[in-house]
Amino acid sequence: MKERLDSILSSAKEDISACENETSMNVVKSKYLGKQSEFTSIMKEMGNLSSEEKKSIGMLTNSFRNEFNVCFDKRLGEIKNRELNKKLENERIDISLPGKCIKTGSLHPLTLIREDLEDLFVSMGYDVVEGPQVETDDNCFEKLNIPKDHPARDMQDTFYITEEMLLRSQTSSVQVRTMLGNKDKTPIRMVCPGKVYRRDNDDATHSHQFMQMEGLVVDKNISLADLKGTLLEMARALLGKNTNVRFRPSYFGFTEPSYEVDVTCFKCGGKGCALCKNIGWIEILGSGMVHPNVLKMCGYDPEKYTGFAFGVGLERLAMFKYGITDLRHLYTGDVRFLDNFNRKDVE
Ligand code: 2NM
Repeated sequence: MKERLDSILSSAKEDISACENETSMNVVKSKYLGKQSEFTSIMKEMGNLSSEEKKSIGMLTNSFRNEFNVCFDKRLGEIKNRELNKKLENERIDISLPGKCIKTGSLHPLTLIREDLEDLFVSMGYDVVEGPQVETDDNCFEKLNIPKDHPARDMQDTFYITEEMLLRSQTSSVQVRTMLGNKDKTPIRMVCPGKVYRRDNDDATHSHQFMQMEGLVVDKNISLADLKGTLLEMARALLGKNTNVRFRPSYFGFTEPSYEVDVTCFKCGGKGCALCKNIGWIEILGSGMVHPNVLKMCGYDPEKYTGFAFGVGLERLAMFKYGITDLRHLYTGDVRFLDNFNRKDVE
């Protein structure tokens, strides 16, 4: 019996060491330990033996099975190890390779300026309001105290679509809508950013479309002092703490009195340089106290309410703030230009 088991074992060992993968290992296992195997028939034969013989043959079969399993597990371990190594080799990652730079877009300089201004005015309790770019003559001119014979109404200056419809030439039309829509006549604090259109020939400092932001405050007891304080705050927030403002008398149909507002040149601090053309001041906005006719036409009693308003061109601000010399750079979408406003911290 021992010889028989020894010879099965040695042939099993040969088969095991010839195995190259898990499938053939399984085949070998069932060949030597399975139902049809010689080993199983030896186990069956044991039923007929005396208990003495059972004991000694039992020891032999146990040691056969143990040795088979040790051999089997060793080979299986080798095969698994080899396969794992192969897999690791194939899936190897070179962590020393440089990473891929994630390309990020950037906010357009006009968006940066607009968001700065919006944040500032929201912090002072203003609403940000938007309105349509295609407007009525009534909202854009008539209700703003710009009568039919005013030069701004000229076909030469405004893009008319029909006699009554036009591309808005200022965002004040949004303020007209807000005043008219405010049935309860509660106080108004609003800014309206947006695109406006004028018939102009495009060059380094002019464009037939540009971004504007207008502000409007209407309440009881609003005075010129409120306007001055607000615009000084705005200039300092935008251009730095040391900035000052000055008001020069001007004329707009929708305000009385009206002012053009200059800020101290933020390059030379007012001493005079190329940027401010040696004047020390740079004009950035128009403003004034809302004309009583405008208040009346928009549903406010000018005896009870007063208001101030201002308008600022965002392109001009962007050009000064970022040192852009040609307005057209703001519209051509050239990545070489826009990249200057990219967030450098992301790379
Ligand atoms: C400007 C300059 C001065 C202005 C006036 C109004 C309204 F609706 F209240 F009449 N909105 N915006 C205004 C005043 C705009 O832009 C240079």
